[in-house]
Amino acid sequence: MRKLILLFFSLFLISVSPSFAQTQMNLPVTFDDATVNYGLVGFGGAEQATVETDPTQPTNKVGKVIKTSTAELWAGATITAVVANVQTGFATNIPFTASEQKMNIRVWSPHTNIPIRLKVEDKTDPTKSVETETMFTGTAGSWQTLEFNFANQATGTAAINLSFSYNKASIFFNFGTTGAVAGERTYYFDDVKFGAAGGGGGLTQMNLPVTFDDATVNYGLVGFGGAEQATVETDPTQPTNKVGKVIKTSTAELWAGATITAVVANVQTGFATNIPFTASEQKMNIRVWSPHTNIPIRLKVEDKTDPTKSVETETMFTGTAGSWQTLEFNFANQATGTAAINLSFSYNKASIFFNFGTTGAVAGERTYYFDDVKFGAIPVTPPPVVTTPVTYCQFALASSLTATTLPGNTLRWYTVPTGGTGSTTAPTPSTATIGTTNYYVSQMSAAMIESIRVLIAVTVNPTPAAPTVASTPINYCLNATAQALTAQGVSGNTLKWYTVSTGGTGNLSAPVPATNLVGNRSYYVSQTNTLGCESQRSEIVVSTKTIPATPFIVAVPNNTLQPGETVTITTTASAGNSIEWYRDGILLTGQTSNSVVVDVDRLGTYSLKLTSIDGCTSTSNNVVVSGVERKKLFIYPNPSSGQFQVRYYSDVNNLSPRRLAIYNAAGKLVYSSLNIMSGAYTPINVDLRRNGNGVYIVHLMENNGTVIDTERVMISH
Ligand SMILES: [Ca+2]
Ligand SMILES: [Ca+2]
Repeated sequence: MRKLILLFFSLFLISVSPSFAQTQMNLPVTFDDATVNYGLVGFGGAEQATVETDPTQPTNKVGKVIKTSTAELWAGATITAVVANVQTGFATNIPFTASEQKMNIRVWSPHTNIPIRLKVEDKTDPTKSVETETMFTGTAGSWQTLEFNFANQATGTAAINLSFSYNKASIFFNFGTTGAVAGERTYYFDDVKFGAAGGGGGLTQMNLPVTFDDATVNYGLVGFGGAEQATVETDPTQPTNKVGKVIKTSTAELWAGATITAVVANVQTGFATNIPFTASEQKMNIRVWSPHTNIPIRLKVEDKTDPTKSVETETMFTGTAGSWQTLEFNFANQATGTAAINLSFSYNKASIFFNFGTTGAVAGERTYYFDDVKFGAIPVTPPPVVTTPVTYCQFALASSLTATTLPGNTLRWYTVPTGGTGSTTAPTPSTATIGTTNYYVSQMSAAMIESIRVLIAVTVNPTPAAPTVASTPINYCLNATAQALTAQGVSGNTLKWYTVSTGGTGNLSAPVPATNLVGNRSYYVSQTNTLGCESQRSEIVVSTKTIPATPFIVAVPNNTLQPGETVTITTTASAGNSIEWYRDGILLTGQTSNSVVVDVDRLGTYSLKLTSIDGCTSTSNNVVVSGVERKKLFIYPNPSSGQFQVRYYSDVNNLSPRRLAIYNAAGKLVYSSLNIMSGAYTPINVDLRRNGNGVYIVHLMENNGTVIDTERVMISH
């Protein structure tokens, strides 16, 4: 009953006392929140355990524990407030899980290489505890963040039990060594956190380059001067990228900006290591996005523990408004009125000032972004690798231009060597006009640093007109012997011959058209100039025409004659063709019918030629009409008026002349002639009209006088 009354009284005190208006302690324990009821309970000779000011940072509160010279080896301090004589520990259980059984604490020790033990327990049941140890290995008299892994319990202590409630912690400095051995020592600690060690809540401390993209890094921005809205945000131009965002408000000072730093225990931690300035490299570079251009951007670096050691420099944002530009800051050129760089100083914190020198009242509220805070000059992006010139023939099908980048980089295409806006789409040159057009291409690195532009000259060479050819078909008769085709190109150009209108391989030799098939066939020819540009192709049509069927001729009734007889030569010629008769190869003028009549004066070899409307010809067989040999002297007419013909068969090969002698009835020679008998029945024309009527004796003799034959002729006027 008495205890119940006391408990009730305690609860009453909690509810009414001003000191208990504070909230209960919980992880992380920073000792800095005025609304939290912090407390320490020392034991074993370390009873002087209090919350004090950080000896290295006047704005930070830390735990301070004095392990006296009479301290037990297990002396230490429990991190707990005491309310109504009860150690209240943490408001909630330490959230150990199967995968996370670590805590971390920043510890300041006056000597190094000492074990620090951490114990957690159930504040309602001290039999449920787990202890682990780690070594302080930092510089004596400095802070080190220590990680405690309760999966590795200290020798001789209980293992962690995840079903237990651990909600109170105690820390033991230089565990295992008595004050008598070590002497009195003062320790500090701060930032008691759940999880693995890190610059902030398990995160590692920021360092150059600052990308804002590493989830394990404790990024932070501290805006000032009216730019307090400084945060890590998503890149407005690239949703997968994180960047720093700074709003310089309309009430901002001309020096408003943001410090690139996390804040741990009220301390701006800046970069984990000093910016490695050297005599030969005093540059940094930062990508900046600005909503307006031609504004100064100032960058300041300083010693995070001594703000009097700083250097500032400025550069201009000259990029397109509303776009990113990588800016280079050269601290060898400090801003007017600021200190020069001092390479013996430790620069390990940076601040950036947008539109430095202009107040928000003048500029209006502006939002800026920045990313990729890096040491060193802007890395030079090499230009892309190109092939130039690119040569085309006029009217040729062109491809888009190409250039080779380094992996991860992209191209920017321009039509001008400087200025203009680059396109990521490669242009396709026009080949309509002869001449050279210059294109330019640069390479943009993944960090958006653009190379110089390189030239690609595109030269369009002239393409000649198609060669001149016969406009009408070239006609051939079937199986006629054809001539090689011809075409007229420009002097110096090369003709190429094809059997197809497009494609195929050109032949430098003009083809001889085939005439073995009736019909049209096309051939094609181009000309190629000395620049290698080939013209369109001209078409040459070769037309092969049918020829008439070979006619057959025959002599009726037969092919021999004697004087006074005729033979008719006829044909089976088809209609539609023109007819020509030949005797001994000589055209018989006017003979265009299907037959010719032959007498002894027209003996010879007959043939017939048919000509189609296309001019294709066909020649018949030969028919030889010859004189039949008769041992008889033919005289016609007989009787006559004195004018008559005498014929006698003669071998055409007989070149010996024959004499014709005619005597009247009185035996007087009235006529004599010597005659070459060149044909079978060559006529000898006699005119005796001046002689009187009567019967005359006709002798035909060999040249030697031998009489061949004798006949009579009657002359009657
Ligand atoms: Ca603190
Ligand atoms: Ca980034």
